[in-house]
Amino acid sequence: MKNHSMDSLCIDELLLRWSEELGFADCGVARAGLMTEAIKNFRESVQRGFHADMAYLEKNMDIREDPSLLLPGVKSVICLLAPYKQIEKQQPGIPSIASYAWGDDYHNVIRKKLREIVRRMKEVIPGLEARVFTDSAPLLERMWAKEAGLGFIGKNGLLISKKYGIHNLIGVILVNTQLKYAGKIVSNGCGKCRRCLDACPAGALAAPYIMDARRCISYQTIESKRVCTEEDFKVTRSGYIFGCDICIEACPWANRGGFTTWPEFAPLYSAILDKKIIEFSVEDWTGLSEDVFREIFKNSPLKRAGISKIKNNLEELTKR
Ligand code: B12
Ligand code: SF4
Ligand code: SF4
Repeated sequence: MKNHSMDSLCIDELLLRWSEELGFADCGVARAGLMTEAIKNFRESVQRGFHADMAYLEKNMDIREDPSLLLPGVKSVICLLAPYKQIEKQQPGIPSIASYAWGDDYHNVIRKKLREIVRRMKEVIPGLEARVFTDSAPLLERMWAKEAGLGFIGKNGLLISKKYGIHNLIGVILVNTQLKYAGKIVSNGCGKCRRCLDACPAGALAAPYIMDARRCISYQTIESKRVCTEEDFKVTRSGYIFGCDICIEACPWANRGGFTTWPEFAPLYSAILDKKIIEFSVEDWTGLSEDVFREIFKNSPLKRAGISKIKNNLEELTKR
């Protein structure tokens, strides 16, 4: 059902308006097609073992290359940037948590907003087929966001918007309708800079644009199911017990973009400890029981790691 204000705007304008209304920093559309070039590099990364134990990255190469296997008849890949730059800082001596994980789990937060956009689109385009994703599917999200004109891929591997900075998560909507595609791709903004490579304390950025997840603190503190025993991949955790923001904070583009206004991304507060999770000390963390952890972090990305993994990460911190 159309309403009056919609009549005067085309779907492309409506999309931008809805993206803004829902708080996204930016929105762009790429023409759906094959990701042939990117998938070659991807395969090479996997062949070299850079994906560590994330076996799911070895699978579904065909889908990763061809999004029509996720949505038959897909014509457009809508990409949105969810801003998460935090105004607060963690105090020295407090175990660090990557800032994307301070609030509610972004998967749920972003997916909900993407579904709302699809709901609105369906009111205007009857018969629209759509699927929403954030992190959840074999989809090269950063590459699609680049194709959608939202930014460039930095030497740290992340999508960087020249206007809205680097603290943005990516949400994707596949639709079977043609939309207005990005006019041009944003040119690379790294130049001679290599601050991220120099700043990475783990040597995980093997070369510009190439990351060896086996060494990455983010991988080791979140994804890795086992305690790292191989000497080669033992890295200093640099204070992090969940994720790592070092190659983000080192980037000059991190100054671009405003602080997030999304209430869902505000640091979680624990009534039990009467403080925010970004204020938890080593003692607070070690004193957490499984039940209390589950209660405090029920909507948090930290739930994924679980308390035993976090406690193990704490032990790793004090080892060096
Ligand atoms: C797996 C994964 C991880 C893994 C592996 C990281 C990685 N770089 O792939 C780990 C757990 C380490 C991780 C960490 C982080 N992640 Co992550 N992650 C993903 C996920 C689910 C898949 C990415 C993927 O396919 N990796 C597979 C490997 C093989 O890809 P790759 O290293 O990028 O390979 C490319 C390069 O090697 C490159 N390449 C270019 N030239 C050449 C040349 C040669 C010779 C070779 C070999 C390769 C190569 O081409 C390859 C293909 O793209 C995406 C979501 C998604 N579905 O896209 C989020 C995603 C990339 N992550 C995200 C974030 C925020 C992070 C962290 C910042 C979180 C944190 N604070 O701890 C860190 C950043 C670390 C970093 N510098 O990349 C965001 C990035 C947003 C943005 N603005 O770019 C994403 C897009 C999630 C989202 N929906 O917002 N992540
Ligand atoms: S997230 Fe940390 S460990 Fe991983 S590449 Fe960036 S700086 Fe290095
Ligand atoms: S720190 Fe420098 S080299 Fe690294 S992504 Fe940012 S601009 Fe590019």
